[in-house]
Amino acid sequence: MNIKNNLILALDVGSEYEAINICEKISDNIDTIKIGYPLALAEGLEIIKKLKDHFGFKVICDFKVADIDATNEKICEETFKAGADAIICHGFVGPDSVKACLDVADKYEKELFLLTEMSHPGAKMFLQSAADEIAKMGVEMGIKNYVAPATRLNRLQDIRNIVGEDAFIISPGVGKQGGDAKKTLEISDAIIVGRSIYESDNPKLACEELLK
Ligand code: O7M
Repeated sequence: MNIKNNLILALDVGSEYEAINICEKISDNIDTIKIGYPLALAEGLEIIKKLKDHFGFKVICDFKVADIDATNEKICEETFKAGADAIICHGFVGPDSVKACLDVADKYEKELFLLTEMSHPGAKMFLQSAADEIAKMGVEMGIKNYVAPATRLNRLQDIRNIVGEDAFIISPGVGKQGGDAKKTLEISDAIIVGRSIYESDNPKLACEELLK
């Protein structure tokens, strides 16, 4: 995926009004946004097409899909039918569940991102010990896009080593969670940033600060 400035906005706001307001301010700096449950539950999946039509954005749907294969297939169908360019699924559910997502993404000629290790402190308790295996599973399945944490650069590097230089990694955790944009981008292909941009008094300036 080609991402302007290697910067993805995590648009975790609670209304279309707020979403449009933020996007108007940052649309010169950003062409790819990630929407998740906060905005999709508040406004419905129609928000995907609205943002795409209004701003020409690429939209990654962060639904952290993590169910049995049959249910994952239905979740991905609805998401791509609504116009998403990519969807994010969890890897801990195993290859059958992930394959269901991959098959639907392939059918729509869209992208799947596999979430390996998460960025928050709690991820150390269960997910971290499985993350290398999750990444290896992704490689065996031919997955080319991954999510890995900006908050633990050693782990980001471990995951990069597993998935290889040709894989595409996007990383959340820069800003409010303590990750550093520049250091993350030495390993990762793009950063995902939410609150540091959308809670800022000047979202455009916040983007420019990050891009420095
Ligand atoms: O910059 P923030 O902390 O306000 O937002 C980070 C975004 O990335 C927010 O949308 C989180 O849900 C998401 N995220 C993480 O913070 N950590 C993860 O490990 C994974 C994600 C994510 O995007 O999952 C795909």
